[in-house]
Amino acid sequence: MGSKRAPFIVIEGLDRSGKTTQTALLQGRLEREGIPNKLLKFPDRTTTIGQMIDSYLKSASELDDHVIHLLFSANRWELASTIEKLLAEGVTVIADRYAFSGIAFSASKVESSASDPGTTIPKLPFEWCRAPDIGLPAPDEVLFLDIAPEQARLRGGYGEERYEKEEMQARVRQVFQHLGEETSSEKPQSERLAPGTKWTVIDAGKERDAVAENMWASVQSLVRGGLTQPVWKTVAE
Ligand code: NYM
Ligand code: MG
Repeated sequence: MGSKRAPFIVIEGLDRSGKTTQTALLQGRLEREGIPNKLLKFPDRTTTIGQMIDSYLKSASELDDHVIHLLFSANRWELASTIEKLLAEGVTVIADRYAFSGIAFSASKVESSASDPGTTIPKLPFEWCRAPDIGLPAPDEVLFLDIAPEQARLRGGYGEERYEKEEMQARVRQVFQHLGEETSSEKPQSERLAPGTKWTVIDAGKERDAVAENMWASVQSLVRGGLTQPVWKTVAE
């Protein structure tokens, strides 16, 4: 392996996109290929901060929108050094959600405008939502499991947690698409949100095994080859 490190791969998507199933399938594939790996899930509901997040998501507690946003980010910072350490040791890290969810969900919260009550405005500015995650280890690749909210709903309905409403999910999908554009290699590297991150859109409306195959096809050379450059960091602008 020499000075190589392992890749950091993030799986993102709306609720009901099949993300958790697909993350498990990807991990199974890595196991069968004999590639050392660690699966992380954000929010990590097991830590003290994670328990506060869990209680908020289940509507067992109320928190200011700024506070819950910062807790989600802090919950990633709690694991930042662990991620770096695993990658350096040659362990491929797969994360079920990461900072992109943090931005997409918080930036999708809206309230009705005071001056024009018929329209809605964001509760938290996009740039404010990005700020707390600046400097986190950035993934080498994001697999965005894309599905229309209407199709996601047909998969047995949304759950009981906060944010699991079709209008909210539709806004979240738009912010994810914007994040994909900001991350995409069509932009000069210096202007990208995460300069080393490859953003891959996976059609999550396909059947389960086809989605798994597409995901594997996208990451296999990365996970087999490893990387020589240091872990990327998310950047300020
Ligand atoms: N979520 C997740 C956020 O609002 N911000 C974040 O930073 C993260 C990581 O939590 N609806 C939201 C997205 C989901 C919810 O995630 C719980 P999951 O993957 O459904 O358990
Ligand atoms: Mg969910």
